[in-house]
Amino acid sequence: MCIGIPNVGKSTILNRLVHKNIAVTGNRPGVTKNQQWLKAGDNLDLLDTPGILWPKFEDQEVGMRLALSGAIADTVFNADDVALWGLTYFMQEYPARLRKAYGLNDADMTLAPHDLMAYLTSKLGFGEEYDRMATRLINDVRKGELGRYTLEVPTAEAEHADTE
Ligand SMILES: Nc1nc2c(ncn2[C@@H]2O[C@H](COP(=O)(O)OP(=O)(O)O)[C@@H](O)[C@H]2O)c(=O)[nH]1
Ligand SMILES: [Mg+2]
Repeated sequence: MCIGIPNVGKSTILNRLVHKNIAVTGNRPGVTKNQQWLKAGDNLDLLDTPGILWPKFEDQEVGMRLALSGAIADTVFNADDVALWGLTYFMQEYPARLRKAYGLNDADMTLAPHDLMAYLTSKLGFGEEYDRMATRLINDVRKGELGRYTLEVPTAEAEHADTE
């Protein structure tokens, strides 16, 4: 059985395993609506499942990570908030990627995140339409325009717990 959060490639990998395009795939959450069996030879059946999420996020950051990476439908989060969260995260963790992708200099990188967002909005030709810049940034992150990224690393305690 293939289980995981939405839009991470569950259906894609099962199709590869059965060498057929049986499971429907797509670059958004909620493509697989029902459980579906795929036959992989005489002795193995694989079950594709719709993505699952925690019923409730205690930590708002969890929701931000899931939204930015495309696991939550775009209709249920505020793109401005997610983009600003993402910009802040990339400024901290991957500043060189941001500089390269958007042609930013040392001074630009010292701006507060919301000022940098406003600057990018006009720099990329969106005038004062911040929502368009927000969507652009989210899509750039998802498409890999800012390189490969990790939004969450295991804590030392979690790593320890795994090896016990
Ligand atoms: N870059 C990349 N994209 C992938 C990979 N596997 C799946 N995808 C894409 O990710 C999107 C979601 O795939 P899908 O199989 O529908 O995910 P599911 O919702 O977990 O079943 C689709 O656009 C796939 O083409 C992968 O290994 N690398
Ligand atoms: Mg699927």
